[in-house]
Amino acid sequence: MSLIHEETQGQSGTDHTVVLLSNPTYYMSNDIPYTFHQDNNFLYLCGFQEPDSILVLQSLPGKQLPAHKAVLFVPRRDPSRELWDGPRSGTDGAIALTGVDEAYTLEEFQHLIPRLKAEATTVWYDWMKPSHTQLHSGYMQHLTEAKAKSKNKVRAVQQLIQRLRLIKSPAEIELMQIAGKLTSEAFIETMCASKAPVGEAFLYAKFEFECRARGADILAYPPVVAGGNRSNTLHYVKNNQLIKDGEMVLLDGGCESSGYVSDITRTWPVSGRFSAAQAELYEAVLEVQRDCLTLCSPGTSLENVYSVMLTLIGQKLRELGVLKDTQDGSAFKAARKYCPHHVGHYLGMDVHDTPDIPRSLPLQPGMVITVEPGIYIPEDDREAPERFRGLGVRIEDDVVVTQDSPLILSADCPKELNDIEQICSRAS
Ligand SMILES: [Mn+2]
Repeated sequence: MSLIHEETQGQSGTDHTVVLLSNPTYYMSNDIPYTFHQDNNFLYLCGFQEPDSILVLQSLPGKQLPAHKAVLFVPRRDPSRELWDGPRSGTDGAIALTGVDEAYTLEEFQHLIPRLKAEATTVWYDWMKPSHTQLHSGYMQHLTEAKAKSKNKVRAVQQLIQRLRLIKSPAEIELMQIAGKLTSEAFIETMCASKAPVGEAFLYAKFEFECRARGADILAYPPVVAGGNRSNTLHYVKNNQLIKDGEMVLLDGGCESSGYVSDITRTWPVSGRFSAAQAELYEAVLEVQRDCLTLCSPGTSLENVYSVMLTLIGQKLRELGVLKDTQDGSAFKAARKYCPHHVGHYLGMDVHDTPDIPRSLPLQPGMVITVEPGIYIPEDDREAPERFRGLGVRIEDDVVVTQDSPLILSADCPKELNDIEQICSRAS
């Protein structure tokens, strides 16, 4: 609530009510549910892990600011449903689990509607993209349409929550460290198990197994497990081809553990030894990545790191002989051609966390970002030297910005050429 008071300072006589909907259970087909995942803004503010619920944060008028209370509306206990779906928390459980001030059954939310309709109430609610369409149309849609016409508009709350989520607390960083550590271990095991020829599907399954066996809840996203030239398809997720001896594999994978995610990329030779050309390209990307990591300190921004990355990649492309042109500006153009993606993004509960926060914002302690330069040379590229064609390398680490040197959450995941060769030659 304190951000809301900051936003609306000077506007007296207004009550503020934040309304957040949980996610529903989604179904893949009749009665067959997808694994439930809570809406992350809802989860961030109350920690309640059940579907079909509503969180309300109310300012308390007449009291000293920032007096407020938190209320959850949750599905009522229902033995016939719980027989199938397992126990629900109910109102008592919701209070005990989350520490909200009050909890009621979902149906009781309707008693709050008159207060939300009142002239003096500003409702903070994300009506543009409701996380629960049924609860939205049942309770909120009519209200937001009516409200939009009055002078107390409904205001979107998403951006305020993103501002909170941007800076991670020590407790959040601790959870992200766990996610980073166990994902790094899963990478090591997957590297050990990749003896050529090996199926991308096998490495995918191995990686997921090693993450979940270590306590991860789910993978954070469909991983990219791309052998050979397929690493040049940035969002390759079919992961169903055979990787041949002599080829490299690019694995971009991460998991979710206690609500927080990791997002790591490594590229290694499935035979356990880099060829000369592979080693040359790999070292080039690694040097760029190391330089970018040293920049991750308060004051600079992801946008700044990105422009440094492009300059460094341009230099490397010249050294590798991929870029022969010496014209001004050609290095920048080539860097964007051979690395078509950004240097990184914010990371947290979501993989692409806090997406409305611009990348030009100066980094501050507690922000977590990825640093993931790459060079991709498709096999049909006629401009690059032949020996590099069909190679694609990306190296991605997860980084906490601190007052001192950055904390690398994925530090245990090997990336030095020698370390990788040593691990790949180890029996699994
Ligand atoms: Mn990433």
